[in-house]
Amino acid sequence: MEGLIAIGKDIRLSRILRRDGKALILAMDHGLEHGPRDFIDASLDPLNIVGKIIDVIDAVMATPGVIRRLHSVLKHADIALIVKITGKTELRPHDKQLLQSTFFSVDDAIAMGADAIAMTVYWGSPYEDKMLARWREIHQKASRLGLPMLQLAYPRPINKSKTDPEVVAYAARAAAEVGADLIKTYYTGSRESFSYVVKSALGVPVLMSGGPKREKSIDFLKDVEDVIAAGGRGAVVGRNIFNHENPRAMAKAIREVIHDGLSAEEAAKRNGLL
Ligand code: FBP
Repeated sequence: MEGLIAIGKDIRLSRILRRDGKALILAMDHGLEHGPRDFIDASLDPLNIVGKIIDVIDAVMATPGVIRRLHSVLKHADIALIVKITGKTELRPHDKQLLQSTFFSVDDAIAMGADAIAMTVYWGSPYEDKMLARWREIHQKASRLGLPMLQLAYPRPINKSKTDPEVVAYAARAAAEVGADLIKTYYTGSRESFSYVVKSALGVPVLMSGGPKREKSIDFLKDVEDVIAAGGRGAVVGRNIFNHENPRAMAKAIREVIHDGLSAEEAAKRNGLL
């Protein structure tokens, strides 16, 4: 039975990480995490965006309600579905924002057609222990069913920046040590430092978390280029795609950097972004 479970996990993972072992994943959990302020008019309804880029991305990582909104588009697409089952709102008291609540079960995610489950762990938060207890419960069940676990390994150190290479590498390492199959974490600002993050993760694929929308597309594409050169396996991107004036061109350019080995400049030029 164990062998069969391993095959299931491998098949599901290969829907996300394509033949080259890399992926471009669209993130759409911002309405819960940050509120509608994270969207522009055109992206407030995810249906307006996803139809435009569905053939460009490899997977969508979203909350159940966003997936429900998108399902008519997703059901005919060659795309993996990563159901995010944790979240918090900014409406909470500030200190409680360091806790991600788990609001969905493994069964619920499978019922929605999940290829993987995503959970955030805020490493260094006073609630780390609580989030790890939930992680263990979900991970155990998902692993028995051959369902991969993506961890948003987000450091929340007390007196350092959350993108400090040392703490990001620590979070990635911790995610790998507690059994994550895919790790999404912050970009550390340089190829060298991100390579340290990748090396710390015990061979578990590390993907860059997009971050706030950059003013110039080329700057974001350069970060993606550095992530790939550092051994990263792609990017999980939200605002830099769905709040872009031309989401399709931006998604295509990111895809070409990740999958086709284009430089940021080549990809930007090819897609009319430079
Ligand atoms: P973006 O590319 O828009 O940053 O999306 C990635 C993401 O991790 C989302 O999945 C999540 O909602 C948000 O960023 C979390 O950002 P932060 O850690 O700043 O709260």
